[in-house]
Amino acid sequence: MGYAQLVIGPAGSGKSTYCSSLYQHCETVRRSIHIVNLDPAAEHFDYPVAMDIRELISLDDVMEELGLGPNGALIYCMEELEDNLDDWLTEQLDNYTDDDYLVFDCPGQIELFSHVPVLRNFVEHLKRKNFNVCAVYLIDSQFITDVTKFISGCMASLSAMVQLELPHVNILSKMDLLTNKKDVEDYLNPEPRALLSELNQRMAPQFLKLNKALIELVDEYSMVNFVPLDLRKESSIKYVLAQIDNCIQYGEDADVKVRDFDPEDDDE
Ligand SMILES: Nc1nc2c(ncn2[C@@H]2O[C@H](COP(=O)(O)OP(=O)(O)O)[C@@H](O)[C@H]2O)c(=O)[nH]1
Ligand SMILES: [Mg+2]
Repeated sequence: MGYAQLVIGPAGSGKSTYCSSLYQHCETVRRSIHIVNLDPAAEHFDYPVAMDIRELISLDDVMEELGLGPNGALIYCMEELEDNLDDWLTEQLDNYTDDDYLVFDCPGQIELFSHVPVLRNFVEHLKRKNFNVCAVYLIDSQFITDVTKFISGCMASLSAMVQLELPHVNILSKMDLLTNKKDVEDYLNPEPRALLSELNQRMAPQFLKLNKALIELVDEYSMVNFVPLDLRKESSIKYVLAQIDNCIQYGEDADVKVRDFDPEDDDE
């Protein structure tokens, strides 16, 4: 049985930085992990790249030869990946053993969930190859400053959840940048009724019914569960990883001991 994280979320939410911090953490604790670049537009890496979509297709070549802009070229590259999925993945996975732990650093375009089924098919392939896969959805904590942005972030995450049908962990990234932790505290473990009342205050009266439906949806999908990630703190990375490991049943037999992460805690 192999294990995999699919690291997704909007562009700039901190996916590649998370992957690199995760790699460093695993190096420190002597745990084997391989990071895969699935972003054809990525140019710079702070982690050793185990597999690279750019070896299959180059964004620059597509832009030049087909005269596409960066977004169109990215979708073209991902469709190319989809067309060659079985061959590419089989060839790449040949270098790994059955119980390896892979982390896929994905592009951030919302089109990957709304327009093309490539990530879903990618996941299906991984499952067929006996991988336990978890979606790790990053949202930048800088943007979760009021209830409307929170709901909007939840909806984006939900669209990925519906598309991928995977165990799902939501992460609130860049906690180090928050000057006032109170700004997000309300959203780390919010009470649906409090959310609804805040939403109703912010929106015009004609949205009352919609607000209620949105909060119910968010509540029912157990979405209201964000794990804060502060990359300065080893304990925070450890906690996030433990949540994900739990989702994919990694190390079930091992005695994994992780204490709860407290955002106020200084690092040990
Ligand atoms: N302060 C801070 N900056 C971060 C963090 N994570 C990412 N960044 C910055 O946010 C920008 C986008 O990060 P990146 O990992 O490339 O995002 P991606 O597009 O989701 O892969 C970069 O300038 C990073 O240095 C974080 O935890 N703290
Ligand atoms: Mg990236």
